[in-house]
Amino acid sequence: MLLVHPSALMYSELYLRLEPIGLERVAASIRAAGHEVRLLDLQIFTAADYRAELASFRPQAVGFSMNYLANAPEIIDFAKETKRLLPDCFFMIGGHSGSFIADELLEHGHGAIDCVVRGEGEVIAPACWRRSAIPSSRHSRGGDPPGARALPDSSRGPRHLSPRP
Ligand code: B12
Repeated sequence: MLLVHPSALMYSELYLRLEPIGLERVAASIRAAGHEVRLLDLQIFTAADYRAELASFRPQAVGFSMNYLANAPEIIDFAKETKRLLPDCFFMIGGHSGSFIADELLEHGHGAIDCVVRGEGEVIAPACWRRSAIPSSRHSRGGDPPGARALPDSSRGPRHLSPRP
């Protein structure tokens, strides 16, 4: 799984780069569940680096952190581009602001965003990863995989999850 912190808010790159603490905690929980995780911080790296990572790592799932509303347009654009480049890649968003505008994100994603995680991500993110490892035919028609009961019936379309399974 590739976890990504979006770019710095307008002009703040001049004086501020935040450690992506929430994303690091989510990464640790997925790693503890035995999966390979990479972290990319777009406060430092660029959109070209993101594309290069998609091409070389070819993640089964991508998770963006959205603590700040101002990052919404950028993340929606990345979701669409990711689905174009890797159609089977499971794309999810977490963080404060993502939690507040889950419905709007799914709507503006036009199908490119598979899931918005509301609230804390340490418990639910590994379940999402397991869900993303199921072949895409089961994404659209099958039931939820064993061990991922937190995930609602995927046949009901885009999903957003409660904080706790
Ligand atoms: C500490 C903090 C800061 C620190 C930054 C620390 C850091 N390293 O990020 C400082 C003081 C620098 C800061 C600055 C600002 N902040 Co601030 N900050 C916070 C605060 C209090 C805590 C954030 C935090 O570290 N939480 C702890 C970590 C562990 O949790 P987390 O990041 O939320 O991650 C968890 C979940 O969100 C989720 N999750 C997160 N990402 C992902 C990704 C995936 C894939 C998944 C599944 C889950 C997931 O799982 C994580 C683990 O449980 C929050 C409010 C709050 N109570 O949380 C405001 C908050 C995020 N800040 C806010 C604001 C407005 C700002 C400023 C714009 C203020 C200003 N006017 O300058 C600046 C902008 C900074 C910037 N980006 O350029 C707002 C954002 C509002 C919005 N809608 O956009 C918040 C929500 C406060 C508020 N209620 O107004 N901030």
